[in-house]
Amino acid sequence: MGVLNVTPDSFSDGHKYLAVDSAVEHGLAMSRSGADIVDVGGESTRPGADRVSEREELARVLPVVRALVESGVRVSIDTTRAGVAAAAVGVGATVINDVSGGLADPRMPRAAAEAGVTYVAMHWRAPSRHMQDHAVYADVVEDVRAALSRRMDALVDAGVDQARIVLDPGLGFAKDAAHNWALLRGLHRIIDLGRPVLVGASRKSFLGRAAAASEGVLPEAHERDRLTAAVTALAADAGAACVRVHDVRSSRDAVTVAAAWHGRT
Ligand code: PMM
Repeated sequence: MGVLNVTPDSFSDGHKYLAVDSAVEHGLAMSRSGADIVDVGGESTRPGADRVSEREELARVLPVVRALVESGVRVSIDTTRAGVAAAAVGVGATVINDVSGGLADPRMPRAAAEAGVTYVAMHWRAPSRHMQDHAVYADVVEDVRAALSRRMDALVDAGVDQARIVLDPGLGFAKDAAHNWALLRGLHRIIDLGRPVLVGASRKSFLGRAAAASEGVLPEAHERDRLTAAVTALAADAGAACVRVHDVRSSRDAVTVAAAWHGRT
């Protein structure tokens, strides 16, 4: 899954792809580089980020979703808003990627059920503005696993087809670096829930901090793609179904290597 943030404030590529044409071009380039899905988002979820209005979010994402779908790209809409999800599905998005797992907007579970598309439920505790105040766990892997299991039950109760749910441990969302590494180590416990699992580690600061601890220099966000590709190889080996990444080519190669390692060329 290639990341297409159509926001002016996303920490990794927001400034570069604000205009519709360049956003679409970047989406097409990711598709050519081997992305099976392009994930279009119009609201930054970086720690401390403020919310944008629904109107602004729609204005950012809809033209981009529409153009990519018309070009034959499989599009996912990265939103916590039911209205944005429904509008994006209306113009052809076939995946709803909700970082709140249906918690931020009470209308989302029903909207996901009605849309009848794949729904990514990520582990989430609070809006980005103050999510890091909630990074406290007894056992992060078991706590996240239990929360995702409860979310899945609530989504199914609202009418979402369980076979369309994808789970995501939500790296960096109300988690510190140690929590993120523990979740990657314990990924099999999330996979055990019986649904495909998506991992979103791309360019996140915990990767930068690992590099800094080993080499003494903190890489900038755009310098973390090799670190990301290493996570992709390990996540694929551990059984993840999908990785959400900014640099598609390096992660595609990592997936190819992991598959060949397991005799699936
Ligand atoms: N991370 C971000 C945004 N959307 N969606 C899912 N499913 N999982 C994630 O880990 C995730 C996400 C934040 O990263 P960005 O600002 O680089 O897009």
